[in-house]
Amino acid sequence: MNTMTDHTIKTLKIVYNKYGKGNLLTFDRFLPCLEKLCNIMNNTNTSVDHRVAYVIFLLADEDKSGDINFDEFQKFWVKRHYYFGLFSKKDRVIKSYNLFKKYSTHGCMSIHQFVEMMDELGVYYEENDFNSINRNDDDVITFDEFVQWLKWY
Ligand SMILES: [Ca+2]
Ligand SMILES: [Ca+2]
Repeated sequence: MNTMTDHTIKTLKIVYNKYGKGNLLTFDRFLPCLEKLCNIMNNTNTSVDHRVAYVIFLLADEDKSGDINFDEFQKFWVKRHYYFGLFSKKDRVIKSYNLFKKYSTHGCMSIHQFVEMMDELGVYYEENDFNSINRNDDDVITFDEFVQWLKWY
């Protein structure tokens, strides 16, 4: 991260270790960390919406390991304005997550599930649409690929 100063990295490391308690940040550890950072940034003391927080967690967990490592945490911080902005787009964020959840298994949407979703939504699609959404050419659409395709936020 050449955009971050040593001081920022050091501070992030302290925050990361405080909430991770020497471990990786799983969602239950990430949530209080997110709440704290959100309150500092917005200068309020309100609790964050857990569903939106979970979506942020899913997007920040780039390698889909189920936890945030320090590298992912740094990237999360660089994109913090985007991530914290999701709280004000709550309805869309939750709607997209529910839609994805309905037509996916263990965080992956197969082509069959994609076709089922499009049919049930009554949206026109072409065979090739799945391939263009599935950016990394594996056999499934993950939540981040889904979100990039929706362009809702
Ligand atoms: Ca991860
Ligand atoms: Ca994929």
